Amino acid sequence: MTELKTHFRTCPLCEATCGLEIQTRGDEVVSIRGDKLDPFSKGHICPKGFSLKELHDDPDRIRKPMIRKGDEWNEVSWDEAFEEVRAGLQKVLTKYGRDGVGVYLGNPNVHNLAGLLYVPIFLRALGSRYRFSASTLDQIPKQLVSEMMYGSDFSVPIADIDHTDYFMIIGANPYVSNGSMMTAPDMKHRLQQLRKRGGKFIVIDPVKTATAHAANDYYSIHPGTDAFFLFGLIHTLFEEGLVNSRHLQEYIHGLDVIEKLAKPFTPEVVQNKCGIHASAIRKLARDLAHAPSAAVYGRMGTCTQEFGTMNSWLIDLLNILTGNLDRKGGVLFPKPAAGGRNIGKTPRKKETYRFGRFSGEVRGLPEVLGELPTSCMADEIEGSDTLKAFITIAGNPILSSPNGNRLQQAFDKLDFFVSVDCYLNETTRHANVILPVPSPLERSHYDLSFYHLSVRNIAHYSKQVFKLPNDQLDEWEILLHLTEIVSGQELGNDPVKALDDYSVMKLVQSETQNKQSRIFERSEKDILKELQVHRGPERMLDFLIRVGPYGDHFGKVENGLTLSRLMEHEHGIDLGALEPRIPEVLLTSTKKIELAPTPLVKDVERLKAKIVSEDSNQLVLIGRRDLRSNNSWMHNLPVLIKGKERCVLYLHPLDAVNEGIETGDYVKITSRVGSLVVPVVLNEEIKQGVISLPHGWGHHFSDTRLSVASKHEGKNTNLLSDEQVVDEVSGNAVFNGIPVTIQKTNETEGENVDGSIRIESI
Ligand SMILES: Nc1nc2c(c(=O)[nH]1)N[C@H]1C(S)=C(S)[C@@H](COP(=O)(O)OP(=O)(O)OC[C@H]3O[C@@H](n4cnc5c(=O)[nH]c(N)nc54)[C@H](O)[C@@H]3O)O[C@H]1N2
Ligand SMILES: Nc1nc2c(c(=O)[nH]1)N[C@H]1C(S)=C(S)[C@@H](COP(=O)(O)OP(=O)(O)OC[C@H]3O[C@@H](n4cnc5c(=O)[nH]c(N)nc54)[C@H](O)[C@@H]3O)O[C@H]1N2
Ligand code: SF4
Ligand SMILES: [Mo]
Repeated sequence: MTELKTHFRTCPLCEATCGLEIQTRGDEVVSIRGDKLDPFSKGHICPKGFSLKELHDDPDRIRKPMIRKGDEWNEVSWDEAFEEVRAGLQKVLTKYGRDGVGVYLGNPNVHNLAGLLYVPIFLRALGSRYRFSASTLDQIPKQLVSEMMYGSDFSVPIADIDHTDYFMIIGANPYVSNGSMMTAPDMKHRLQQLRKRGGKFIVIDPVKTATAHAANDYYSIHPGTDAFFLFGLIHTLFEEGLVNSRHLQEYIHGLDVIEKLAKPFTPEVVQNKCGIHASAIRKLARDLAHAPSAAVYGRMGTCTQEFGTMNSWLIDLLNILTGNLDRKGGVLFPKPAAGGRNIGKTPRKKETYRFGRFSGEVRGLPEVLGELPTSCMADEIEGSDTLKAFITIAGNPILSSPNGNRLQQAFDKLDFFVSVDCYLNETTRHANVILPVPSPLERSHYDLSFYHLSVRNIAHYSKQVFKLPNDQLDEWEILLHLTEIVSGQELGNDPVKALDDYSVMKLVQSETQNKQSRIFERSEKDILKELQVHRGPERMLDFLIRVGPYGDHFGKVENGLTLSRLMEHEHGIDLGALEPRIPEVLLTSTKKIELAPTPLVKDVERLKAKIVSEDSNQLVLIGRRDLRSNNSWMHNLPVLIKGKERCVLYLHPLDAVNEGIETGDYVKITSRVGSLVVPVVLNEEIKQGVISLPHGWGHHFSDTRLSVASKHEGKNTNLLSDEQVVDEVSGNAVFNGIPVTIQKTNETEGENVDGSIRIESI
């Protein structure tokens, strides 16, 4: 009998980074449980962690490259697939230049070492301005604010939830999402501990969510009006003399501007806009100011709405004005072991941001942190004379981005389409070629991204559980093949090695030429030699760890961290609680925290105009998440999909009275861009005037390979979200607060995006 083996690794599915203990026999997964010895997650696991076995075994998962001819897909060799890609892309690049090829990067890229290290290399080689990603459907407002206030889009202050006395959660549901832009496994336990030690947490949300139920207090807010509420809090702090930026005083710039901006937003003025009573706003401001330590945290509900950037800015301001930034129990900047984007860097020379340096040709939306907003992707494809080919890497924008219907029509117009993915799904069905990636258990892992956002400093490297099958390429190798193709250069008979060597050499060079680095002016050759023990992502990771804050700096620090040393700790290493990093972390030209960056200040006019405008009483649609979903792509796993139908509309009973709608009835929801028929569940926990539908559903296409998901298809809520309405500053998508109407219908069927008719079941 084959031997039973135990592997310890981090779960790569969400931001919580739980440690898993996986037992295997031969090429079978025998069991998956939480790793009790993981210093961060201490044994916690959620249903998605267990589902890695089914994901690995899923017969629908693509294991061989595929080429589509007409409606037919054929499995081909890697050579054939790459030749097809070369022919298709080169034709477009020759005729239309670099902007002929657009790219969309989906969420799993940030959960993947290959994606994080090699996608940038590919993008540099491609040199197209048409770069889109899930970031502009998600957290870009936060990053843009960080870029402007602290000088780096990776300087996102993280709530110190393990030490705080008072935690305000706005538009986030960590009990279900497991936390986001705040890496902390077992949020439930952490929040319970917060209460146990006498702390308080409160939730501001249009829905009394699972998190809200566990909170000390819950305040119901009208979607899209957080900026009013937040300005109300700031106004109160100034008015009642509660501003106390404590240790930050010498590092802040622009306080007087903020005081002036907050003047018109008295609690009495904003209460009618946001639905939270003036006396409650005043109380919350006082509680925040008087708490021994406090942290204000906002997530999807605050980012993906019309005032996404303003909300993110005002949240940071609240933490600063109460002196809680960079302080135990407040919000702090993590110090990741590898790739720290705000460690050892030189402050800017002039106050310029990576923002608005170019714009989309058709809709004219400005660039944000090197990419264009995904909300304009369909416009750009349809209207551009150059954008004729497209590549998606780990993305399903047909289900995840606004107005999926229009995007589908735009995709159909392209000359050539490539997807790097593991499923034939709603997006990749448009591809001419699909390049399949290994299962999560066949690749190594290190959370290069999320240790930038983590509530403790952690380093955990995971080896692959299973070796790559013989005929499977690693994802970084696929990305380097694509790099070679778009570079158009002759790179010899091992282009992957040539590009990998070159990329590492450039990485080393940038560090040996960086005056702030501890390997400044060291011999590149010697360093490259020391890195030879590893290849691919491991070599780069080794380098990043060694020049990082805990690294050995190639012999300079005795017992300093290297990848090999980290590998000896199979449960990962706890590098300690977050610690203050100001002023070292500040990279603005003034080396101060810029409280009032011009683009943000200007945007306040937009909010002011709303003070006097009439409010409509139209129903608004918001989104929600569910514990056993992961955006759009894990509905094909029986262990997650079983049970009650989840793609249902939540409607307040009082909003149902007029039309006599009851649970189990069907309603037609209509927005500016489309309509959907969905089953209703009456729910008193949702604010009156608000309805909610989860995203990531709509698996009804007959030409996908999702045999399980297609039996639980649900409806794509993004057929209702409007691609023309964005957060004006960042261009971020608006998923919360979409004006809609509903109508009871006797049909239990609705027209889907591709025109096919399906019967719903509840
Ligand atoms: N209405 C509404 N829409 C939303 C949201 C919302 O709250 N409401 N949320 C938004 C948010 S926050 C996000 S992050 C986006 C997500 O948007 P996307 O990233 O576009 O969508 P996902 O559903 O995450 O799809 C991931 C894709 O990657 C593939 N994949 C999985 N693992 C790998 C891998 O290791 N490598 C590769 N190459 N491919 C892989 C999957 O098969 C799938 O095709 O959705 C957004 N859309
Ligand atoms: N189980 C599960 N976990 C996930 C995911 C998943 O799909 N399923 N996706 C992952 C991803 S990609 C992300 S980005 C994170 C997101 O993580 P979270 O942001 O914690 O998750 P959401 O459930 O989207 O929470 C948003 C909350 O905002 C509320 N809301 C809506 N509109 C407004 C508003 O205008 N104002 C306020 N104050 N609140 C509002 C909603 O009711 C909801 O409770 O979750 C991650 N984790
Ligand atoms: S909470 Fe996230 S990281 Fe932890 S097991 Fe679940 S999916 Fe994996
Ligand atoms: Mo996300």
